[in-house]
Amino acid sequence: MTNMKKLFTICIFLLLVFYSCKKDKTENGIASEVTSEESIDKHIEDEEIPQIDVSELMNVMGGLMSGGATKDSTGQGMFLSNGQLNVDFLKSDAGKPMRKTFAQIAEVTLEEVDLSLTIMPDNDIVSVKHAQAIEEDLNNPKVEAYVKSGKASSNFLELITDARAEAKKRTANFKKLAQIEKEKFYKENPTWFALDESKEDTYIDSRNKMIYLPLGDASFADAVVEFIPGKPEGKTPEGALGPAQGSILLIDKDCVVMGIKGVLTLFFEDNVITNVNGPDIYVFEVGQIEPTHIEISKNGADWIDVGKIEGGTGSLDIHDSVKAGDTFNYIRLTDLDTYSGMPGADIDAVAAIGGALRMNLDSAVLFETGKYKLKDEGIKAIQELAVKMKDIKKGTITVEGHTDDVGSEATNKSLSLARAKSVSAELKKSITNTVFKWKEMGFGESKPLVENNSEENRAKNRRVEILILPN
Ligand SMILES: [Ca+2]
Ligand SMILES: [Ca+2]
Repeated sequence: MTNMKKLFTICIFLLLVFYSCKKDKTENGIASEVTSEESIDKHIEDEEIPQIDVSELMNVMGGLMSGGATKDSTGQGMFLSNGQLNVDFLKSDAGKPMRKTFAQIAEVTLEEVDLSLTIMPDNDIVSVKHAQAIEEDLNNPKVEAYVKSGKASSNFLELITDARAEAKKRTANFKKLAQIEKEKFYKENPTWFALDESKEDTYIDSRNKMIYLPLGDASFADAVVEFIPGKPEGKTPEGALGPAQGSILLIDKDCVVMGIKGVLTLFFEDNVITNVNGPDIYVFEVGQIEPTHIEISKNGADWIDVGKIEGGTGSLDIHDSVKAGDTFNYIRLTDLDTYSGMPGADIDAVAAIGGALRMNLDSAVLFETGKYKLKDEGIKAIQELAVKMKDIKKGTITVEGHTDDVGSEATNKSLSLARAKSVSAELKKSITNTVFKWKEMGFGESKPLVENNSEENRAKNRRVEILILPN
């Protein structure tokens, strides 16, 4: 907790005491002193300590007393559910009365409080990228300009010096622990590497366990395929998508509430699950780990049981259940019926730890039906894709052709290989880097992405996938 946070917290306690004193007075039959803002201001001028603007505060205090009716834009109150002061609340419109009071107590102007909040880190640090952003904020040009203007009070200068020192200590500590996690991963996987080093990141879960993900934000699950809510109130499956948010979240829509025996199927769009040394999947559960059964699949129809998450860790190794080099697009999580204080697992995010990057091209964009010569539109799509790959320095690029189930298996297989080769040849023209290893494969109809049971699904299966793996 930063010194500023401490000060704010002290402020709140003072106010609570102050508020209850006022209430007592009123209840004891003394005429209410709260009539209008003007008269309060006048009244306060006459009073000694504390010099507090009561009227606006009443709203905030009222909110606090009634269980947090006063909320910021994300629906959270003054305190987070982990008991910490909610910095986002302080920064929001709803937090303005609080900031005014703080200005009075810390003997700085409201403008100075607002400025100092721009360099006060948000709630908890959730990733190395987040820590870096906080460090950048510390050099906020507005604060610098204000300091240089000579208008800054000595209290303000002291305040921001403390806030900066506290923030730097926190970010440095986070980055140090993150570095240890990263080194642990590469010790287990010495030949692995981050395809694009600007994207790699280390995240923290709600139990302060850190996890290094070479693909960074792309590592997380991207879409909800199906959700069967468990009892008593499984909800908000989309809360499991995208990057982990650490302990900041904890408002409903930020995590999926599985419910007892809830089943959630997720799809990885821009990455896939694959086996690396050590854990391959990390489930960011909120609070206590609830035993969760995990299955993975290539096509969303045939599932491989890879075990369960339990015993206080969110990680899972798929090594014993899959073949080397296999990749998977789907994951299915089933809450196990083990009631332990919370009804079912709450999941913030699901990550493939060492997975490959995946890019998908629609065959309709690339080719005429039954042909493998690229259309102009297809050449353009491949060139655009090459631009997306420009920051990747090395790795193995596998170009996979896939068809639907119409036509003979043999024809589909040869057509899909010819198509993969066409795409690969075109892609090589745009990628001058010669360090990449290339592979072309034709799977025909053998690896559908979805079941071939509708025209829409068949179109999804007619595709060329490009997988980039660091090896
Ligand atoms: Ca992803
Ligand atoms: Ca593994």
